[in-house]
Amino acid sequence: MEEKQLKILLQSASRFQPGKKKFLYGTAGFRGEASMLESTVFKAGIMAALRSLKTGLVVGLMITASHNPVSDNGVKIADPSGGMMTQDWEPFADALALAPDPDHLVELIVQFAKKENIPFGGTQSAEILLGRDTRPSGEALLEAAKKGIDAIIGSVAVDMGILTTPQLHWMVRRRNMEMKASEFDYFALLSTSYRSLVDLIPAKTLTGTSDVKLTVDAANGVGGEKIKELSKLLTRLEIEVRNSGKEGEGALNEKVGADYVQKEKFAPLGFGPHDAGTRLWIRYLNASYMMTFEKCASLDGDADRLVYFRVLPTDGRSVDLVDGDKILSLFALFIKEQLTILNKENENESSEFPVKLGIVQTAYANGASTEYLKQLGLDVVFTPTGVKYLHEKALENDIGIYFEANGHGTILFSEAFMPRLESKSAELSSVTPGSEQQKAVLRLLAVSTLINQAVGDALSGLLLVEAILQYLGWSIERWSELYRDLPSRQLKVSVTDRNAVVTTNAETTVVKPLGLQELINYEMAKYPKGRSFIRPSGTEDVIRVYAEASTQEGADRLAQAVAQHVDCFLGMIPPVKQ
Ligand code: G16
Repeated sequence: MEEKQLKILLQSASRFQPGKKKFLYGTAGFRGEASMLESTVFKAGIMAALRSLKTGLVVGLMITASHNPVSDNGVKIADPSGGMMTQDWEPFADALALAPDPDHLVELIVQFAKKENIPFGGTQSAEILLGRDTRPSGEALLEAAKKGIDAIIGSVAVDMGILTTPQLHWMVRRRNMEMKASEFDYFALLSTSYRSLVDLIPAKTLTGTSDVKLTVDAANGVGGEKIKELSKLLTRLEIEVRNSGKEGEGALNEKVGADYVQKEKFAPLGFGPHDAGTRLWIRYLNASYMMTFEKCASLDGDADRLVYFRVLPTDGRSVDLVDGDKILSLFALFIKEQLTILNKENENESSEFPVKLGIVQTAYANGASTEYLKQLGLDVVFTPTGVKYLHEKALENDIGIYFEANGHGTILFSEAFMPRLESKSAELSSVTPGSEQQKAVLRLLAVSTLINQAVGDALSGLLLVEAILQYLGWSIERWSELYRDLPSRQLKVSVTDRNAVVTTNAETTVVKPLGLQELINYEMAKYPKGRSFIRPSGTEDVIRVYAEASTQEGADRLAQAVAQHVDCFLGMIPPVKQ
């Protein structure tokens, strides 16, 4: 590394002295209290520049803390593929974050650059796309990231402005595929793909001529304004946005958003009987109120999670939750049906078209969803929590569908499969134009452009859900009845050191502390269909506890008992409901 480069690195690093709190590159990057993050974000800027320099491709850097409270923030790096930063670089990210002073930091960079053969000072340049969500701390942290990027000679930071996390990932992927990658292009592609799917719905299934209605809880985050923009381009779908982040609508992620709705199973603020409008409130519990919140969707703060729900008339607060598992099941059902149509024998039969379709879930998947997917004849595999693990596994298929119960997920069409699908489409359009087989291929092609291929995306997921519900002629109730969820409960336990818990078998078995798994097994055996596991959160300083059983009471008691064991081993304060 040249003298000039070393000097610049040392000079910039000395302006970002490490804070007291140490961060590690967790489930989705560095995350924590915003005021403590500046030097870590600066280092993430250096990392992103090195990654781009090494690959010779565009890389992304997003400032967001997703579902965390507004006082937190975070940073994550998008790899050239548009996916999460390669896991091979995570130890380096941790080492940089933990470097005690500028000298150590520079020393680490020099060693790593040598090991990775990063071409410093050559002709190779680096380009990093920057995005941030609406958090007030975002602007200053973005500046820190820019300083990190500027510290690597030949790097250019391109500020893409306020974006959802999936938009930034999408842009990185498209830039590296030499395709149009502006926000306008994103909205245009999503709306035209949605339109193509709706146009392929058999006329007999289309319900009336009026628009389909949906009320969206945008968690007072970045998704609010984005979905409003997107909805201007849509036909046959009328979206009303609540908790859009406008002044006076409430705080980011506070009793709103996908994480709240999925974990609490309560309607977000703005969706209770008082919020349905005065006239409707007076007529609370009658049909008008019910219609207002009949079909709702909830995004998280950076719009990479999506869940659906409808507010139940019983108390105007509880919801019938349609979580990531049911979104996955709906997508799987639809894709499988298209593949069946495609391979159906008829007089114009063309050659068979084998497709490897695979499903990826985590231990959080409700047992009933896995059973349903298996009954559909699908292969289901499990990975630890975190999109980066699920995504990697899903890529092993021609079409891989992955979802976490919390609403993170997408459908991946492999690079090898896309040309096959396109040539099948060309073949059918000349041999059997207008046939059911040709329509099935066109639907699959539309799904591949609608659904984000880089990462889970609430906006594109929502449009796919809406198109499929219209295709099937289903209400949200019908969809929810696909299978009955086993009752479940999630708790979190505050601990002094969450890294004291080590798990294996896709997080279903505790390896450390010794003896804890035996106690969990003992508790599980007490309840019919009892299942429970614990894992350290990658985004908060807690141990998460999940339990399910044949009754809600059983699931609650099991979760409580396991949480108490965790607390005895490691805890500081009593467990709280998530
Ligand atoms: C992030 C990851 C998700 C993961 C979640 C879990 O979500 O991107 O894949 O499910 O963390 O969080 P924890 O480790 O705390 O349970 P997000 O939406 O916060 O970016």
